Parts: sequence; C-alpha cells; structure tokens
Amino acid sequence: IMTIAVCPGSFDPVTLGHVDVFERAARLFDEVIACVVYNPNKQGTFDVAQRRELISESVAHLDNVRVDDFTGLLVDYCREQGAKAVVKGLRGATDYSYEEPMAHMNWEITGAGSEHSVDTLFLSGQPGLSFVSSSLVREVAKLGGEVGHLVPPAVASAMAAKFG
Ligand code: COD
Repeated sequence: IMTIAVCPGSFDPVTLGHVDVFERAARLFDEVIACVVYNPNKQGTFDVAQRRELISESVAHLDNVRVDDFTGLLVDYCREQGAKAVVKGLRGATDYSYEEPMAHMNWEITGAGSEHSVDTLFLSGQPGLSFVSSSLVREVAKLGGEVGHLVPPAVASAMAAKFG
C-alpha cells in the first residue's frame, strides 16, 4: 500500500524552511503532496497559480513530490487523496501551540483511529531556518532587504520582479 502525506500551507511564497520539510517528508512517504491551501476571500501576495509554480520549481529535484491547491476543509482533501498523514514543520513552541489544536481537531473529526483518520506528524525545522516565515521574507524583500539565501532561487527572482 502506498503511503501518501499532505504538506499543507499558504506558501505565500514558499521558503527554504518549507522546502526542508518537503525534502524530509519525501524520504518518509511514497508520495508527498505540497498543497497550497487558500482562502478565496483573501487575495494574498502571490496568486495561487504563481505559488504553485514557485513550489514546482523548488521541488523539481524530488520525484515523489507533487503540487496541488485546495480550498475547504483539509481533512476532506486528505480523504479525497487517500492520505492518512499531514506533515508540518515546527519552528518551536509557538508553532506547536498553534498547530496542536488543529492536529487534535483533524484527528477527532476523522474518527479518531477509524479507517479514515488523519494524523499529523511534526518535523522539527532546521534551527538555522527557525526565524524564516513567508510573511517576514515578504516584508524584508518589499523594504529592499536581502533574503535570497532564505528562499529558493525562483522565489528570489519572483520577489525581485514584484517588489523591484
Ligand atoms: N521551518 C519549518 N517549518 C516551517 C517554516 C520553517 N522555517 N516555516 C513555515 N513552516 C511550517 C509552518 O509551521 C506550517 O506548518 C507550514 O510550514 C506552512 O506554513 P505557511 O505559513 O505557509 O502556512 P499556514 O500556517 O498559513 O497554513 C495553515 C493551513 C492552511 C495549513 C491551515 O490553516 C489549514 O489547514 N486550513 C484549512 C482549513 C481547515 O481544514 N481548517 C480546520 C483546521 S482544524
């Protein structure tokens, strides 16, 4: 049986912190889906198609990672894809306090151990990237700071094109 994991996020834009999580999940599962989960009422900085494209370019070296997008309840998407696991990166205790109730909720509403239960696995992010978030990277880039070493090359180019 093929093991499938979903790595969900806003990825606006994808950073090297996210790519580290995709790479590590790709070692553990047969197939990994990097899924842009978006809110149709929120515009975001990059549109969904561009976020997907930037992820695709950043995971071109990983042949068992594919890219998708979704709006709605994450566990519905997982069931649709046959994924029993959500994999997320943790940058520390603050991420954990935000993620823990979602992990429990997703487990509970999928039947807490039933055939379709969705579990959440946390990977501890690389300490050297623990300060990296999409929002800070955007802010620094917008204000003219150098973030090229914190994002994949495709993202650095896209931000240069967008913010000048
Ligand atoms: N190192 C390690 N991990 C990192 C790093 C880093 N430097 N940066 C980010 N991460 C992790 C984050 O902790 C997060 O887990 C993931 O990468 C994605 O990050 P973001 O910022 O792109 O995405 P978020 O946090 O905005 O995504 C939230 C979701 C869209 C996944 C969440 O809101 C969701 O599941 N929504 C769907 C609706 C739903 O089902 N709601 C009910 C939930 S119980």
